[in-house]
Amino acid sequence: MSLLVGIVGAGPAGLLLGRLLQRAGIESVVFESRDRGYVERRQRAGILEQGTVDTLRAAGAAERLDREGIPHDGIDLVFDGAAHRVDFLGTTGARVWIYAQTEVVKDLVALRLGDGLPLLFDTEVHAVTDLDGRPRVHHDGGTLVCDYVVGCDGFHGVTRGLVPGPVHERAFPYSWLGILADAPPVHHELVYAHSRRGFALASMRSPSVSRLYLQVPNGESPDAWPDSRVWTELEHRLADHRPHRGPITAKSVLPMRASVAENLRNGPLFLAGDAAHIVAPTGAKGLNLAASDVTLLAAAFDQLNRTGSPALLDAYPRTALHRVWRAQHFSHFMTTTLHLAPDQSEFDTHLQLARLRHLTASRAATTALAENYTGIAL
Ligand code: RFL
Ligand code: PHB
Repeated sequence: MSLLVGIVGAGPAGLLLGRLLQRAGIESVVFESRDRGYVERRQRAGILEQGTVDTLRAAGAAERLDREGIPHDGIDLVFDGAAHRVDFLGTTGARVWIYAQTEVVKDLVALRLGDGLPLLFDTEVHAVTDLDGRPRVHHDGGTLVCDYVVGCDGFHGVTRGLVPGPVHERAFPYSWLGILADAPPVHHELVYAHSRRGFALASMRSPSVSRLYLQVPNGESPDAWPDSRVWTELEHRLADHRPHRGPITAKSVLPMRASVAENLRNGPLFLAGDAAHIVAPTGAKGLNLAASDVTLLAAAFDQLNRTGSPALLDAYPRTALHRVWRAQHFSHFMTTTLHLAPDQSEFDTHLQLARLRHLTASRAATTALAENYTGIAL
């Protein structure tokens, strides 16, 4: 038995799935509506969990990650005007890596093209039909008949709408202003700050590039944030962690929302990654969930291909969704603990502060945070 899997979307989910299927001897074709440069430059996630790194290593896609990725053994939580460290390695033995999504994508694209496997840029998929038999992928260049199709086409893709069933959603009453700056990171680890002026996050892309976020009201325009205002506000919110100022090279506003499709399958069509669910970025989970979804799917296709058993494939929606809801809960916890809601009372703020003090004072609470942040094993 030899399978052909159509993969819609060349983000981290689609590219990693293609790589894992290749390692299992299963053919796939990846369709991507955008061009290569766009996909490789899209600024997004920065944190890889231990399990994501393990998967990339096992897939032979971690050579540069192992050289350039920056391991982090904890984070700083700023509240009450001071920084408090949360130790991941000491409590759980696990860590995370700073290695940007752009770099993961570049590595996987280079491997796939280097191996001469089909990765069709500038090729939009318009529909997937025949979901009661052999599915047909209708794309800019024609039609491909496959055995299975995996929708890895993100939150704005076409496949989400082809899987009927409820979608559970939450919109948060604030957004993030994200900037990229040619400036050394604020601190050697990430800093998540709760303040009376709102949330701030100091991350990084390299020893000379900072990635910084500020909570802003929904509907805010980046034009309301000239560079000097961004730096001054970061200085207020990050307390002792004074940012190094440098040229700001990108600035955008991102809505904060969460969504989970209750159903991840329609016959031979499966959903994975942001096509299936999105999480608020405060927990750094989106890219890691995309990786764990496709790790499960690749193992399921491998089982089917080798033994003819669809057991893992049939189990995929349930197995994946348990992990998704764990991450969803953690992201919600981080988000609501650290942001100030527009209608928040003084009572609410004191509850947040009590939660933050407990998170850093109790080893049990620190361990729970560390377990969730570094990722619960598949
Ligand atoms: P993607 O990356 O959106 O890729 C989907 C791809 O599908 C293409 N596409 C189509 N192709 C063909 N035909 C069609 N009809 C198509 N429609 C769409 C798109 O062009 C695109 O290339 O989804 P994927 O692969 O599921 O990956 C998900 C991640 O990108 C996402 O979850 C993370 O970026 C979320 N996220 C973070 N995740 C983390 O794990 N750690 C983090 O630190 C983190 N930080 C973040 C984030 C997301 C952010 N934003 C912008 C929402 C920080 C931010 C600011
Ligand atoms: C990032 O580096 O872009 C980043 C890191 C941690 C988050 C969200 C985004 O929680």
